[in-house]
Amino acid sequence: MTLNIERIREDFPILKQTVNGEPLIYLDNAATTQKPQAVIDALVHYYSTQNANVHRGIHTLSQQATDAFEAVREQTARFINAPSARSVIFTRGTTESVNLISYSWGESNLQPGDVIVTSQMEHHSNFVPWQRLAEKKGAELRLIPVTETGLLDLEAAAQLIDHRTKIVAVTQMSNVLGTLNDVQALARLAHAQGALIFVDGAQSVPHLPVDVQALDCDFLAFSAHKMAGPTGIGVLWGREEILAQMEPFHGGGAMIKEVFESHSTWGDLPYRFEAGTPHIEGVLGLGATLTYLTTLGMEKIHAYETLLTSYALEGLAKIEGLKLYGPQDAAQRGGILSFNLEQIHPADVGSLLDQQGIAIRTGHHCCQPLMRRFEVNGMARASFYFYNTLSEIDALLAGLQRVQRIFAKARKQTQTTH
Ligand code: 7TS
Repeated sequence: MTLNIERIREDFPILKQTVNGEPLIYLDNAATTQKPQAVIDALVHYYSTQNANVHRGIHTLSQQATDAFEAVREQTARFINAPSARSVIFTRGTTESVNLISYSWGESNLQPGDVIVTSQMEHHSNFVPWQRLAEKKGAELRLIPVTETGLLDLEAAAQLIDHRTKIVAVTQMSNVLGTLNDVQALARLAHAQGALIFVDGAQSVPHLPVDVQALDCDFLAFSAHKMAGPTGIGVLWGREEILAQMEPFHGGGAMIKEVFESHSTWGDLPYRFEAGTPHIEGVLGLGATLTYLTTLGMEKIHAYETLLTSYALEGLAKIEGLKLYGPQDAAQRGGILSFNLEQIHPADVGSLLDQQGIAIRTGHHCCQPLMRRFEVNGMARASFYFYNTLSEIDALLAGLQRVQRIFAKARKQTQTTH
């Protein structure tokens, strides 16, 4: 059974909108995804029937809210095949998850002269925190280079990851090139040197089955808003024995065991890393999205998006003057396609497509080192989710050709007037 996309689209109220008089074609899913009614309803349901603080109250509502909240932790653990829900920590998103590890783990595990290995294709979220940590600790930050075709250079990685390396932090899927990285191979390289591996799953967890035990990673981070869930909520999973040794990130309520005038002791996992009132409705919304995605099936989502990607790759390759970045083979990548049109600024591509109701992103995509690698200031990027269709890709291809025609005409006019 394949996915029934027309039926699925009915679940997403926003997709019925028009933008600039045209039906919305939403191709900015790497930035954030749209939400199905089931997720929107979960938020409303919480506030209309369940609202109470969690982990505190003896009263019925608080207990119900706590049960619902903790059930999502269990559900999240199952979704990524984590051995235990205790090592699932709710954060504000991928960015906060990276900061938590770089701060709490980095603070007590990194010495001057140690090495942190990351890559040239990281989102600033999985780059700047490590760079700050390296500077603070006198550690060295090394970058795995990206090849011309947009792959991580694994031979170089094998050299860069050495006995001084303490952690390797890489993305499983590039938010610019769409490249799917061989995280298992990198985990083997890291573990062979006694180092840990942190996987940025912001772009992979929403789109394909991710199993932390099969990947053999030590940490995994992702954001609900990129997987049809609410903003402001994300996940950090870590190996329990490592998390249990780490110092807290934020101090405050809920994360302590006992507080004395002179000192405090820390609570057990996962609460030690969840100071303060959590984003309760966000967690419940995450639960609703996990149920939604699981019902569709992550394998099917991935297979359908690979089909969309091959179709788009074929179409883009036929457009003259279009340079596509990243692997040309849909098997090596996810549905994120970044490109430039010759002699046309990506921002112009984006705003002319917007006139036709087509939403894409343009700019540096929070990956300035990668832009420098490809010697550009920015790129235009179309990114898909399971509710996108082949006809929307046709509209994108036609839209890009229209942009080229508009610019060709303008150039001709300038030539004739000079
Ligand atoms: N890592 C990757 C690979 C990402 O793509 C993003 C967000 C993040 C981390 C940060 O996630 P956050 O939820 O904490 O913000 N990427 C994008 C993007 O490509 N366009 O807008 C946001």
